[in-house]
Amino acid sequence: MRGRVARSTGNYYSVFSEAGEYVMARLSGKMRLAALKHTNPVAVGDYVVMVTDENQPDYLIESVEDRSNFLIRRATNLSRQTHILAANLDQIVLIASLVQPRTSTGFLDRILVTAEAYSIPASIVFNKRDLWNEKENELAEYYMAAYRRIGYEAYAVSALEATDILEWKSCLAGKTSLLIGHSGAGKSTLLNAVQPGLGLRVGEISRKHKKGTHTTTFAQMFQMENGGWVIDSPGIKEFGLFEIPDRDLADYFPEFFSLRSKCRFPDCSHTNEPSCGVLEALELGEIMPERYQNYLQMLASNRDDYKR
Ligand SMILES: Nc1nc2c(ncn2[C@@H]2O[C@H](COP(=O)(O)OP(=O)(O)O)[C@@H](O)[C@H]2O)c(=O)[nH]1
Ligand SMILES: [Mg+2]
Ligand SMILES: [Zn+2]
Repeated sequence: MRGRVARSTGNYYSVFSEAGEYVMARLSGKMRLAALKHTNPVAVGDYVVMVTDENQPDYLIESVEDRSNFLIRRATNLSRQTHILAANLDQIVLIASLVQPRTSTGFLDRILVTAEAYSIPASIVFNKRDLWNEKENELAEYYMAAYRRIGYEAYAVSALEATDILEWKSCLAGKTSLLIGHSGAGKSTLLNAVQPGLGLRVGEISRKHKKGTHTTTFAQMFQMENGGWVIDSPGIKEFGLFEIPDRDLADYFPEFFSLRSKCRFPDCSHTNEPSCGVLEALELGEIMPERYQNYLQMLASNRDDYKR
């Protein structure tokens, strides 16, 4: 029987079967052997084939179908092993907030670079607009225009505003979307608003220094009534970029990539080279300065990583 993995907790997987119900499944022995490279050979979003287990009430996962894409991160900071966050994604939706808490452009750009590296479309949702005053309204306008210009759709919404939710909901229809955002940005609240009845716990992990319970540390996928799948991904603090070498990084900034032909050197790092198209555009105000700063920071943090 075929199914799609909705959630994993330790050794157990909740799989949405083609019969239209959630069933519990474990890995077959063969699948457990595959767990050497990735800490989890089966990830949320995977399409799997299951068989029944004679002696057990639940199913055994026999194989995983080829993934159209998947996101990985290091299992821990020092580990060579990687952890698959989610698979078979149509889009990454960044949930950002300008207040309570403020999402930095550094965070947004790291995720956007990752999305580019995996060729997954990404959009940004600035949530909690009901809490904004003049200053935040202006900032949101500025960010939304800047990110749209380089190809990322951007929205300003409030999870408390029915018309906003209705509009945003249509962007999720028929797709598999991974929601990424800092704890407290409003992911669970937005999902509850999009689909009343999910009953996701809200505000649970925003308390400082209090790690989420198991319900918040595992990614889980929900089926929407509009045919979409949404993956809520808590605990996404360190979103490792280790697999992107310095020389490739700039090409995952679409606005830098399109200027590369204007650089004198084909391997220009856009940092201190003469006749650099990116530096010239930056000078002319054609590049969002925050993006350029974040690029430099990512280069620097790459170097820190290698020193470890
Ligand atoms: N005023 C306001 N509060 C919101 C909004 N969205 C979420 N919140 C609140 O922000 C806090 C964190 O929300 P939650 O959904 O748990 O964030 P998550 O960690 O990203 O899942 C909760 O207290 C929510 O009630 C919004 O659009 N407006
Ligand atoms: Mg949450
Ligand atoms: Zn350059």
